[in-house]
Amino acid sequence: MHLLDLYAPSLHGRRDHAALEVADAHGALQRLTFGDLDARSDALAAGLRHRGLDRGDRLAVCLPNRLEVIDLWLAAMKLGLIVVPINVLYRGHEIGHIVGDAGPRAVVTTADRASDFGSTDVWDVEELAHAAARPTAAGVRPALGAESPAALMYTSGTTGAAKGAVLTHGNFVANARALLAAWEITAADRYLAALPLFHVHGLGNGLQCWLASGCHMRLVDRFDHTQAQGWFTAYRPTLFFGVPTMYVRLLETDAASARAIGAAARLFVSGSAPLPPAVLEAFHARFGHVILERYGMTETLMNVSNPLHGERRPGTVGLPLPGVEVEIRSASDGDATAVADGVAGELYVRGANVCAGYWQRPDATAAAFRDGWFRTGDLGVRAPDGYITLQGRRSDLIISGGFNIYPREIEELLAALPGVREAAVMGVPDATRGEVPVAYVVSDDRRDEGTFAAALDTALRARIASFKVPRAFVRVPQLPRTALGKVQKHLLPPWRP
Ligand code: MLC
Ligand code: AMP
Repeated sequence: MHLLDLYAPSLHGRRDHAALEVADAHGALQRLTFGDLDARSDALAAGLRHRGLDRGDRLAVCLPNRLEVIDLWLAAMKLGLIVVPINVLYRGHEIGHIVGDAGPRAVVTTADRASDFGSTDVWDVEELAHAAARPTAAGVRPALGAESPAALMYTSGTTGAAKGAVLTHGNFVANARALLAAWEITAADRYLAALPLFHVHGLGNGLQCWLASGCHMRLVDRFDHTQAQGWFTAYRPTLFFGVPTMYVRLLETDAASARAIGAAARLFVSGSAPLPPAVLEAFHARFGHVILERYGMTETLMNVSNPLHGERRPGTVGLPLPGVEVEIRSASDGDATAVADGVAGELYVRGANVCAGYWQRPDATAAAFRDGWFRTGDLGVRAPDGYITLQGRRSDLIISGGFNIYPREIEELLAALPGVREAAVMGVPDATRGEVPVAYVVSDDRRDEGTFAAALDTALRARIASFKVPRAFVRVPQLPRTALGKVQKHLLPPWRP
């Protein structure tokens, strides 16, 4: 089965039903039916084919949430293209790596971003929007199967350089079906989509569950906590997916509005980073809902979820989703074997949700799989009744506001800057974002600490996404190391804001 089969009951079966509400460039709400979306993507597919795109070609998309991201996704699926979503916060360093690796035929973005893409063909989203609005008959569709790649999603896995996880039609189909079943998502739902569509939480869960269920969606360009209460109150969603930072922000909602929002809602889901039990409890007290926490990753889409009915146990991610097998194995690099309940280990995952591997990286792919199981790099423990608790990761990945940060990427950029001899980057706890990065720098620069830090900050902001830029740059005489030369980050002096 491929994605167009999954969407058919909505795109064809619910042609005349309201599907989507999204603001246009002037802020006016546009309302579209599933039939409108089907027709727009037929037209856009014809336009893309006219520009020479064919099955298997990669098409990069670097856009904030807007109608054209949906048009592009549907058109790409109709043509058998492989979408390469790029985080809009990424700058030259990150973008150069992704387009160099994925080799897209073109990137669709806004005119102001055109210069960020080097020699790659840049297509202005406004031009494509015109193509989508011009009615065109549906063209010939390539024969697709579950194994056909649908997207390359860049993620660093357990190492520093981002790799493209090859997510197939079958992966997205399996994930959407598992979530529809587990969370009982139906055409009667109203989904408020505030997650970015360039990562799997928004794209693999949000967009696919909407299209598969035929429910209604209100899409906003990005989660803005100053506007969130207004969206909830006006739209009255039954369903919301968010990262923990969004739930922390929602706690600012006044008590009466929170009760009204809670009364209209059916389900709040959190994932992408650990949800602190205190946030779950505060949200429950204010909105009257126990947030359902689940666990996934770019390479595997969703793996484990607390139940819709039954106990949503704070601090745990629940039980394997339908069709997903989870094994906890001893976290050694040698022959990892399954451990008993109650014993900590590394999570391995198997199922139709797991990606086909990494784009053009046979070695990285081989290293990520063990006898058909995907090695997640996440550490955890299973209780005798099956509930899984995550306990950190094998790598020193930092998750800030649900966005991933690999210390090594920043350490290497810092070490290349004038005045820096070496650097270590570490995550420190943050009440809103979960974690934020802080850099420890060994330097021979003579400037005062403030001036030097400002120079490093400016240099990094020009190269990488703002959420990766360290909150502070602490000068240290040297980095603590083991006898073998490995930096011992836990021995660095604690940083306090
Ligand atoms: C954040 N910013 C954005 C943005 N999100 N800019 C453009 N588009 C977006 N979507 C920028 C802001 O401009 C600002 O930049 C900084 O980030 C913080 O913004 P804020 O308004 O203070 O945001 P805050 O209330 O802290 O909330 C941030 C957030 C964001 C929660 C909205 O972190 C977010 O969208 N997170 C979702 C990430 C996500 O989808 N992760 C899923 C990965 S998949 P500046 O320059 O001022 O710093 C995965 C697998 C799984 O992990 O299991 O799901
Ligand atoms: P990404 O590479 O962006 O897909 O991030 C995936 C990682 O996010 C996983 O490997 C986990 O470490 C983390 N993650 C996702 N969901 C949760 C959760 N509910 N609790 C803790 N960590 C999570």
